[in-house]
Amino acid sequence: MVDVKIKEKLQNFIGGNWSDGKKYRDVVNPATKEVITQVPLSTQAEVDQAVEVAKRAQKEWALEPAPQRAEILYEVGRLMKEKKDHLARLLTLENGKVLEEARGEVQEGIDMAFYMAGEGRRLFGQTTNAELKNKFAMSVRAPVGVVGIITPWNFPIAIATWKSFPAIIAGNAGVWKPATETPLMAHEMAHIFTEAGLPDGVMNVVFGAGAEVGDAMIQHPNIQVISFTGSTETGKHVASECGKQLKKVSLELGGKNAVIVMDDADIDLSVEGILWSAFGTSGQRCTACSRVIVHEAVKEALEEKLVTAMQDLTIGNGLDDGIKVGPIINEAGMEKITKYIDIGKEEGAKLVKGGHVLSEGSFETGYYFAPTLFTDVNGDMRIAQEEIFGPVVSLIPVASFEEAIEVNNSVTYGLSSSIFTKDVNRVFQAQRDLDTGIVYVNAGTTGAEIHLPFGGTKGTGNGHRDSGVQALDVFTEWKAVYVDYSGKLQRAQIDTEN
Ligand code: UN1
Repeated sequence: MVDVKIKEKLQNFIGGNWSDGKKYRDVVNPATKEVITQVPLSTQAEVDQAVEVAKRAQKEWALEPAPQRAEILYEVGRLMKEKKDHLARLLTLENGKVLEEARGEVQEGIDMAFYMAGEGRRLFGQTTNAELKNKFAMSVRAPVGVVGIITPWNFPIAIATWKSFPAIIAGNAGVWKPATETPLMAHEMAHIFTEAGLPDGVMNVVFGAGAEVGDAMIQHPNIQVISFTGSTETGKHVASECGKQLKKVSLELGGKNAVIVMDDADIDLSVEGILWSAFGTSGQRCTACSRVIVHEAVKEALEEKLVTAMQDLTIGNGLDDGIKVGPIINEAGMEKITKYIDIGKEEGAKLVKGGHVLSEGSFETGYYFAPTLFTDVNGDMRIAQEEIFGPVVSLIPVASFEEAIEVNNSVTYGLSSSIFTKDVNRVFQAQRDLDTGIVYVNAGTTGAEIHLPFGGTKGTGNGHRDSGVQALDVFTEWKAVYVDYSGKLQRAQIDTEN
């Protein structure tokens, strides 16, 4: 049972005020299909309003010294820590992920708050030499202005903090559109922002559909940057619309991540890594392991141990004790996964475990899908190329290390990869040759830490990174400053010979 009180209808948070929506949509707990609250479906009007207040608030906020801005972020972090349990329970309720993982995700947000608050006393630029006498040169970070933040349902709090905290510390104001499936985290964060003393209007939450609110943000002339995490399809739309306006855009899209298991790998450890990264959050992570590229010498041993270990994956409501795999987000998610099971079978892959919806008994009331394993998969098959976003893993046998790297890199995505091996030479060759933004050695494909850049190559994004100090590049402009203290006109590149 859930012991948290949730408002029947959520409200937008604009300029520090809470306002009702005109239309609403149900928010459903995927573990039970119960309606837990209703989320406003806002329109262009609310976006305009939010941008207007953000624009005004940003001017003041940018003038506040960064260490003072940081004090507020420290307080945000402290409050999140204080409310960690409460936030985690709400997160499980709206997203379905098991409570332990929800706690981990909230912790990721707390870490980000303290890390970015620390940036308040850094935000380093460079000082360098000028080419002329009595001249000073430096680069500084300047806020971009009003930022648009669009976040997905699979990590409704962590990803939001990767984007909003660097934006805030750098002196921007923002409009945040969370996924309509998971609005509770944004609602809670808005309360935390107020409680921490963030000035009204610095961060605004406008709930609603991507096609309405998201598009209004993308098109708004007073939003200077869009930071988006979501599907590749939507990401392309966001990028092309921003491109038409020369608007800066940071994208974090899909993944088709692989664990490579070499012939010298610790098989038990590999199985643990695969299980955690393939079935955690029910495989609904951008970083989820959906391919296992296994050396043929250990294929049988790995498969056997993997199948056995999968028997112990207890599936159910993430709020219950002992549950390892929670539900799928909604009906559409279930349909997509089911479609890929059919595709895999048609392509000739061997379905050795799962592959079906769970609907009997206690599963009847939620969206549950059996953890699935395909073997005899060829790297070119659609199930080995396309993102499924569910608890489905494909075993792809290879004959060598070189082939493993080639198969890993054969997809259009490049987010995360992993290799299990004891050979130090292979470790370093792999970290050089794996074409992904994140590489793990002797661990699964998930578990990114917030002080490192998060993002990927190829179709995973457009070269920007979330989290890490690199996130500041999305939310700042570099300004080069030259101070000539010679008292005379000195022409660059020309008067250098004097
Ligand atoms: C995502 O899947 O979109 O490394 C984010 C991880 C988490 C974040 C995942 N820390 O899997």
